[in-house]
Amino acid sequence: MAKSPELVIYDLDGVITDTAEFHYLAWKNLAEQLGILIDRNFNEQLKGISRMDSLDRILELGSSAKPFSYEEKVELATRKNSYYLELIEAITPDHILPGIKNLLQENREANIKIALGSASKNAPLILEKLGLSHYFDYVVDADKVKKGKPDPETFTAAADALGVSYSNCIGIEDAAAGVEAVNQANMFSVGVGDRAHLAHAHYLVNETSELDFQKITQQFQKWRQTY
Ligand code: B16
Ligand code: MG
Repeated sequence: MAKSPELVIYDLDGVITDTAEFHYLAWKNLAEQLGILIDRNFNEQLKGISRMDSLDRILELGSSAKPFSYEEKVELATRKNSYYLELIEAITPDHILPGIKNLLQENREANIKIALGSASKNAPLILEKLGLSHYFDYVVDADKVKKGKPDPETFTAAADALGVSYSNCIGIEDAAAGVEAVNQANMFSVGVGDRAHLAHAHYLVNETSELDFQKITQQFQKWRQTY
């Protein structure tokens, strides 16, 4: 008999909701104060990357600037987060990406566990604002892991907490670093987005509205047979 998945781990930003624009505006505000200009194209490489790694990339871009101490960097990252928190005040359930509520509902009705695997320290707050917290059996946010994506720890931590073997898990991701983390964890990876960035996903859709629970399960089963 075909093996069913036991756990689906969802990325937050870019899969459940899209706060990339808010991250962008907050970083842009901070960068301008440092005399560094960033644009939306540059922002692409910050997706899925931790807060401190994002700051390092921005400071590298303005490499003529003076080097910053660790304490100064913490202050800068905290300042960016305060801008971000102001912006996400506006988040409501209307900001759930198309098809996601339905997907979570079908996932739950199939009696398959649900976890969040996010690099964001604000993940629990955002789930709350979206009104989705009750769907999740476990939430992995940046405070629960030592190594961020593309390291597999974000995904293995969820499976370990819920006592599920990695090969019985599915990870859904919109970032290249995230898909790599799922693959490194020996889980079935579902990519949402452009083939140019996500070619290494086991199964790929263009956008969240194309995420169909039955199809994902069937694709998982095919992959699991060859495992
Ligand atoms: P915070 P995800 C990631 O969320 C974002 O994609 C990334 O742009 C952000 O820098 C990171 O969270 C950290 O966020 O500053 O809120 O802790 O895609 O892993 O859900
Ligand atoms: Mg993401």
